[in-house]
Amino acid sequence: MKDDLALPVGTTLDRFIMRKQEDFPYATGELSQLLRDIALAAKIVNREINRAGLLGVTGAYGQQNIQGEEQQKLDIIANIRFIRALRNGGEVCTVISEEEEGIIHTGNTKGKYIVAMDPLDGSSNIDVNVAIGTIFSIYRRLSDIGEDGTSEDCLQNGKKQVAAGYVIYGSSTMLVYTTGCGVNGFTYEPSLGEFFLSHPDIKTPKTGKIYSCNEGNLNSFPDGVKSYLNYCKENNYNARYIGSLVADFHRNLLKGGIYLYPPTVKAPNGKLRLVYECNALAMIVEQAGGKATDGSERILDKDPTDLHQRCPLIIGSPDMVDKVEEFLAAEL
Ligand code: AHM
Ligand code: MG
Repeated sequence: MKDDLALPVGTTLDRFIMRKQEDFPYATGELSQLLRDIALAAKIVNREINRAGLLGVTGAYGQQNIQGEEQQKLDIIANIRFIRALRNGGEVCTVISEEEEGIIHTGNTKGKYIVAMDPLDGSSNIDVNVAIGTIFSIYRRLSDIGEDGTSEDCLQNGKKQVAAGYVIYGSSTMLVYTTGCGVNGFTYEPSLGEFFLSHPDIKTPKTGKIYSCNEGNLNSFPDGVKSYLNYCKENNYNARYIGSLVADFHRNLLKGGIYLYPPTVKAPNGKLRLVYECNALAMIVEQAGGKATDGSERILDKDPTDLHQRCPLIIGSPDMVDKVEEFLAAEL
């Protein structure tokens, strides 16, 4: 039976997904199933992360991924676990992963969805027990059912996301996601093996006092960003930078703040990836009342041209993002 009241804190993720599906009488349940598959993979990855220190599986794997970065064993494990869950679930025809150069066909040619993901972001933090995360975007395929997904399916504009989310493996593990009707956060209770609604209808504060960026790169930031950081200092803002995107983003989303990864000399297009990092967080932040820009263009307006393309990211409380854009525009 349809329930018009907001679902209470403590509702299980499964029940929440089921109730939300009832709001759309013609929904087939495939997206709901896909979200459940992601939650299952998140539980498995959470278990692997918690056991990692004990099993001696942390540390570099001795291989580099296609961006030339050292892969960690857990990156590979998370990649395998998510792909396996999406393949077994049957709703996804094609996957894009930070860990793999090409598109990955699951063999589910009848699957209606494409998933883009960073299976384990911030993995350089694994060995030092700092929070890490999974980021995912879900798109509806454009190509006909019955074939593998195409590159056109995989390079859709961020506005076309039907859902996006992240999992933060921190002091507690949380799944935060949106299907375009607000943002909800669920906390994992490991002894029960369930995610429970803990943060209903998340709204980010309009402004905040936290700024997060790698100030070690300050000298090569654009002048507008340097001016903004001066403004933050003049106003006694708090500098908070974990160096783990999901953790920095999550804190700022709840408390109010801004995360910046601008272009630098070393990374002229920034470091983060549009298709499976920036777009997902941009959809979430907008759904929570925040903003995301590359400095001049809204992230969700950008047309991707490459699966692994990088993109500057300025994301967070709307007034703070506006302020950065003002400083950047003044330097033009
Ligand atoms: P990764 O996808 O290889 O883990 O890199 C992304 C990470 C983000 O989590 C984090 O915000 C950023 O890189 C930190 O970069 P830097 O060390 O240059 O500040
Ligand atoms: Mg990443």
